Amino acid sequence: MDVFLLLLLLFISICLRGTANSANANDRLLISPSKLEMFVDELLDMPRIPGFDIKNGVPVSKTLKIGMYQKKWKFHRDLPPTRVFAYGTTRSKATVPGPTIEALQNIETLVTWQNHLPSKHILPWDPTIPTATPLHKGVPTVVHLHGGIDEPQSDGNSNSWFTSGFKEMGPTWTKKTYRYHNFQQPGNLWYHDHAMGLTRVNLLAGLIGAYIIRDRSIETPLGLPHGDDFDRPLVIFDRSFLIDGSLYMNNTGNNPSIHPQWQPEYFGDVIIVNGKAWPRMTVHRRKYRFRIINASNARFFRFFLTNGMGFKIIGSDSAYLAKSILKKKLLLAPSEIVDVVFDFSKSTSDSVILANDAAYPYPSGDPTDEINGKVMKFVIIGEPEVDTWQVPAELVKYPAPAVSSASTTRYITMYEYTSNIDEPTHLYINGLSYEKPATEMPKAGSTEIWNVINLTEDNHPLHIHLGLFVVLGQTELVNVDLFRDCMMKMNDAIKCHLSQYTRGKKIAVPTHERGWKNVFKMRPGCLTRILIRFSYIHSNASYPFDATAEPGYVYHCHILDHEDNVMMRPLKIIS
Ligand SMILES: *[C@@H]1O[C@H](CO)[C@@H](O)[C@H](O)[C@H]1NC(C)=O
Ligand SMILES: *[C@@H]1O[C@H](CO)[C@@H](O)[C@H](O)[C@H]1NC(C)=O
Ligand SMILES: *[C@@H]1O[C@H](CO)[C@@H](O)[C@H](O)[C@H]1NC(C)=O
Ligand SMILES: CC(=O)N[C@H]1CO[C@H](CO)[C@@H](O)[C@@H]1O
Ligand SMILES: [Cu+2]
Repeated sequence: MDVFLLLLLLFISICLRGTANSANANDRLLISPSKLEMFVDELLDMPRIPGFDIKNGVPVSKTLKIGMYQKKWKFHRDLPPTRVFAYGTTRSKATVPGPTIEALQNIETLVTWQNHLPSKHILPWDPTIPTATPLHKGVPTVVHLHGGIDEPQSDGNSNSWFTSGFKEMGPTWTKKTYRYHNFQQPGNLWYHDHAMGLTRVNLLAGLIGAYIIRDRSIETPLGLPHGDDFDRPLVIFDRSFLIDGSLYMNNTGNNPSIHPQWQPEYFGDVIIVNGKAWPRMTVHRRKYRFRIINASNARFFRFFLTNGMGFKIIGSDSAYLAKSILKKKLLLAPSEIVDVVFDFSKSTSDSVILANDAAYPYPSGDPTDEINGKVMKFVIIGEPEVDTWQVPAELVKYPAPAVSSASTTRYITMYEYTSNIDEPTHLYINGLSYEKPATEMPKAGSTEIWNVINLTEDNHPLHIHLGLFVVLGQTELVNVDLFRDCMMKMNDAIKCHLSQYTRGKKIAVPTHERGWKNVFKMRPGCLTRILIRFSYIHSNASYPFDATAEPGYVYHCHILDHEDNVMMRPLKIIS
């Protein structure tokens, strides 16, 4: 009887395997996020590594060695350990996200990024999109410091990848040790992988970390909350898991006959903060500063606190705002950073949930639910404390140059191409693949106006390396279909008479996004005008490095699945 049952089970399982494809087999093993109780793991503070040494009481430059390791990481109390790729000074110290590097303004940090990854990736990898392809085995990686104003050789060009032990390098690889000048304004950056065609999977696997540049002369007088307990980076991303704990990524493309694996947007159903699913943090009734980094592939977050408490925004992307802004809701795109202060002495409740109600894909997709609508919980203890910290109304002002000082006006158009089943196959900027020679060649030290036209249905967070920009305005286009038809044929905004289509509604730029940015959400069907500065914002000094050197820079959509296929273009600085 038992033997018969066993044979029957074996027979059934063979039949099932024969009919189901591997994606479906995976789907059956997906863990339901409702199985993971929320707010049971404590929020982690990732290891902090100073990016400087102290010699005779004076800070001096430092060289760090940071490796990329495959290891197991526990994302939740009830989830088996997950195989990840993690940054760390050693394998045992490696974390997801990686260590927080704390640099000082004007003191260089050098980092030798070392790849110790195995020969095979832990996630599916689609060779039909433009992808780093080593001849031998290995996982190509290269690190980009997002928000960094650094030499091209240290910018993490997608083709400057390298595999384990520098066994193999990409065509634009130049050096092992990256130099971060830290000459720029104080603020929040993050480092992450940027390898050609692999950015989305390398980040999904865990190659992400925070990087802070501090400038005591400017920041101490502000009197903001400080110290490791009260000034905390929160690196947020979404992931899906199988019941065995492994990371899940759908390995069937939306156009499998064209791209067997690539999908236009990755969404996970578990929200992870500092490496833990829906963590909790115990806080006192006083002020805390959170540097929130959205490191999701494609999920937008619109944050709010469930007890109705407001929060003060003090910085966005890599720079302080000129004035602090009190808000109750906040929309963050992938790769955007917001610097906020929560004052828990104002809370009338003993706990509060940081929640999210952004549709996904944003803005046209599904609403959030009970599960992906929650991010983390603050458990508030004790009596209100008097803290001496403050959030000044006036923060740090970096004036924007006059629009008339712009030397060049460019038109940057975002296109999406679809297959005969109307599924996206790839996305381009200005109708050009990444391999086509650079068309955007600003002069070092110059200011330019870019008119960014989004002809797709998605909101694309545009990220520009090296430059910082202010958003001048967003205008809805009228008769978009006519304009798109012309653009799809001519790919020329002037010949297609852009000005006839810009009579639509003006969309206000939210006050907290009027400062200097390195990412901005390009609304669908809109023209967004930005003023970019290819120089510092806090000083008129010229770059202390040759920005015109090879391999140059890039600009791209920061939805990683778009960037990989291939919503990215070279940005070549000239003298
Ligand atoms: C994986 O992608 C394929 C193709 O788009 C789709 O048919 C399938 O439902 C997806 N699976 C899951 C679990 O989302
Ligand atoms: C995070 O960034 C991703 C991609 O860059 C974006 O799609 C998502 O909406 C962002 N989420 C939040 C909470 O900012
Ligand atoms: C740069 O120079 C201009 C013109 O002299 C001046 O108005 C501006 O304040 C300077 N900017 C900085 C950041 O020093
Ligand atoms: C959601 C949305 O407004 N999408 C628009 C994006 O832009 C294209 C072309 O401009 C429009 O057709 C879409 O409606
Ligand atoms: Cu995009």
